[in-house]
Amino acid sequence: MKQAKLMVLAAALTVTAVALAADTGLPKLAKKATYKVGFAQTESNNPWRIAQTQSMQDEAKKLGWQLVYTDAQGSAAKQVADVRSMIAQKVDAIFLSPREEKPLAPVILEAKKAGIPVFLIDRNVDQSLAKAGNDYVTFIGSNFIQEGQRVGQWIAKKTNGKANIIELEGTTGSSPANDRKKGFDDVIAKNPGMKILASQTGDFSRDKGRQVMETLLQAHPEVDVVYAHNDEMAIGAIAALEAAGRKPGKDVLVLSIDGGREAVQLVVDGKIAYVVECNPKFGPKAYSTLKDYAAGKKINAKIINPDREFHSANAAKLLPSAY
Ligand code: GYE
Repeated sequence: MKQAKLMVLAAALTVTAVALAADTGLPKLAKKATYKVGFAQTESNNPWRIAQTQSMQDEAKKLGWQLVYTDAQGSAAKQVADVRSMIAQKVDAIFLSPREEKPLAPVILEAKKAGIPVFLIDRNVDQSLAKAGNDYVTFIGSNFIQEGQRVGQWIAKKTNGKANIIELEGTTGSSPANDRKKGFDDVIAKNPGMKILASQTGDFSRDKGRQVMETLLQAHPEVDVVYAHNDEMAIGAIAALEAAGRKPGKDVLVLSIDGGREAVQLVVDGKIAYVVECNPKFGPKAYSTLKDYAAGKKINAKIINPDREFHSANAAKLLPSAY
């Protein structure tokens, strides 16, 4: 009798231990021949996003996996709903490019609770709301702070630390916009001759970049450097500069991040001075990380992509390898 009671007690303890593990640890993923995975894209209004989606789709096809694809069309609220629908469809895992750092954090916790592992690709979330390695498996992407620092250091070197800068920021509240600004500000703080005349969002979009540049150019005609958080806004800024009779590459240095084919061609043409790469081809790395995770391998909470750079001395040679 006593022994039976002990066994019941032991069984109860085991159940509690399992429940606790499920509460605090990451969801497990079974090793399977094929997976049904979700990819929640943030928007599709630029070549970077299109290349990223293509890479996720191509690689899924190659592996014979089923891909549930959604496009939030620039709305964080829609992206939250998209992830919820993936949870309802019981996908094996979710790949998410969170549009903004805060609004997408809670739905990551919902997926965790539903036992679905989440992998963040290209953008990160606020670590005080959802933590890499604890609430989601990992963040795979670039070191955005370093990207901003590299642009700042290049300007410091080329201008001997004297510059009148207009900064075009990416989507407000997104991790690349926050960190590309932070990294750039680190360099500004060390170079008192480098002045940011104005810093405003162009939402990572070509057309908004052009419009914002048009307005800022009127208020700050003394500008001699434009730092755009992505290629698209740099290309928009070039259009605004040229429409105002300015000569990008000659009287204004334009710098950007991404390294798409069109921007690298503009480096070759001398209109963009310097680009730090941020490569959108995530497919192979994203899915091989999932396979490693399912195999029980230890996954780092951050997996950082190496970024190349493009300038007048190497752009022509590297152009064919730009996305
Ligand atoms: O730089 C931009 C895109 O999240 C790193 O988002 C990405 C950024 C990229 O729309 O062009």
